[in-house]
Amino acid sequence: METRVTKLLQIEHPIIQGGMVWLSNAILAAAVSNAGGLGIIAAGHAPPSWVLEQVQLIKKMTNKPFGVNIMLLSPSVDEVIKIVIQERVPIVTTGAGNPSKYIEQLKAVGTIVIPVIPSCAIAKKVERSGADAIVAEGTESGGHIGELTTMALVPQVVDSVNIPVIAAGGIADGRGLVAALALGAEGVQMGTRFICSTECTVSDEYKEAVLKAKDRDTLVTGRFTGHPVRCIKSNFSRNLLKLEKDGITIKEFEKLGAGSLRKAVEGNVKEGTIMSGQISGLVKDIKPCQQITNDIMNETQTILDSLHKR
Ligand code: TUI
Repeated sequence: METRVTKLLQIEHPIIQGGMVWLSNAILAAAVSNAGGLGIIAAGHAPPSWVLEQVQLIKKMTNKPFGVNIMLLSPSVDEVIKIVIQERVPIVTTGAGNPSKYIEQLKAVGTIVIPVIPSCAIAKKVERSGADAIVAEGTESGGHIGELTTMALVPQVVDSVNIPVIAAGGIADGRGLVAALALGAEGVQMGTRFICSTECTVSDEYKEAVLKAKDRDTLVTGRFTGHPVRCIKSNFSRNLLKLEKDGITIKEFEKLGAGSLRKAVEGNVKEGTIMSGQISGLVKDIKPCQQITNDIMNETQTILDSLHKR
């Protein structure tokens, strides 16, 4: 399938792996890129030295394009930007903020810049600042989220900008990809589906929690902080939500949340935050990234054929 996104990124399938903090390393990203999608290393809150190591590693694992996601709430953003420029990382996505002030320096070395955005206003801002494409991410996503659903957000963003739009949030199979294309998107970004891949190095306990989750098994904590996060319901996340309702301060909340994603990633799901999207309930198996992308492209073809026949 060819779209402006596959042409821009020089990839075979219009499937991008979301940059998931502490989950998306060179091993996962290389597997997705080698499967014909776009693999992304998440810089997250990691030290810049880790980012450099992962970028050097992925260059040994694939000849295909790959990306680095820069989480703009991290205190190391400036150092990470220096590393991606120095290493000539082909594609950068950003999350949790407006990356406008970094776009010019990234584009000056030929890096393709794709901000992840939750609204039309920010989409227009980053287009004006020179973004090459955008990921419009709905509130169905795991992790840090915006307010609008993918269904409402994507067509409005498509009508607000001229650059290609990639849909994210609530997509894990061929039906989701076809729906995204129908809304005017030219690719999809998926996080949750790739958590349950053979190559994702997250703990088995984390993968198990995603596999076990049903449709209503996520909740959103931290709305009152301005940085809402979707994760799987657990005693830990329910307790956080209760403390919020009881009037905990932002400082106290952030202290409890700090490091909790990493705990879950390392296997302590009881005391950790298991970030995952609403589509967790659709993910029922762990399979190699190559199979994930092949299955999605086959499902997509079957659906498109059946729609043509109607
Ligand atoms: O960034 C994400 N997902 C994430 S980041 C993350 S790490 C984290 N941990 C604790 C608290 C907060 C973050 C886990 N998951 N997705 C992309 C995304 N970007 N979602 C929402 C946004 C966003 C929000 C506001 C993008 C731009 C924006 O702009 C505000 C402005 O005008 O500056």
